[in-house]
Amino acid sequence: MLRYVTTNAGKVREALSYLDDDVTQLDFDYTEVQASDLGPIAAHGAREAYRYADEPVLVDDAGLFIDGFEGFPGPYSSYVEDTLGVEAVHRLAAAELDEPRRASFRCVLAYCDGEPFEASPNPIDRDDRTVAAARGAEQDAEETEALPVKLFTGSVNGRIVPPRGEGGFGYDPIFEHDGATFAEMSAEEKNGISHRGRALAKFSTWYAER
Ligand code: ITT
Repeated sequence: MLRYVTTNAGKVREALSYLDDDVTQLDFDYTEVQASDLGPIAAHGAREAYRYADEPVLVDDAGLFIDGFEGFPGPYSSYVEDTLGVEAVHRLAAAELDEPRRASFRCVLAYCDGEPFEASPNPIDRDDRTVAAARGAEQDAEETEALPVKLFTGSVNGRIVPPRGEGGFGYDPIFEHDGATFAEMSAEEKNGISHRGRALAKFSTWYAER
């Protein structure tokens, strides 16, 4: 049984509508290590969740990257949503940036089942091992080396707009793609083009063969 690791009900709705019935949510709040990139955060989370659950896990780390703010809030999107709020992020962008206020959503899925990935060309997330080694955390480095993680990424471009729409979750009301905000789309429409949908498509093709 594959466990989809997230505390976010919105992500669960989208992922479960994409993956088949053999997937259930694991409501586990893994440690989000500080990094400028989503990959090492998701990989670290997948190792932690796998050790906790002792079952195959898929961690979903996502964020909103605003071009004119050099990617802010990016890996800090969750913290910024909880503190400033989504509408304040739009106000900030409107005050500071010229149209079209380009941005992207990015998603990294990290899969871990305790086994190596012999058939895949780049099976192990080496960043995480490098970070652990640089910290001098020898035990950590050994542990991370023993637990291969496979990453699947997806992104979608759009722009920051005044909030519109009732659907979705998080930053969806202020993210417009092709004339509609993600909050104006159905879950199926959003999955068809979104960062998460794209990462899930790559994952499910690979997972079906595994
Ligand atoms: P988990 O870590 O437990 O999965 P989370 O909501 O903290 O839950 P993230 O750190 O990946 O998950 O999310 C970063 C932020 O980006 C958070 O505020 C989400 O609401 C938001 N977010 C993620 N995916 C999104 C999407 O598809 N549409 C809108 N906002 C999204």
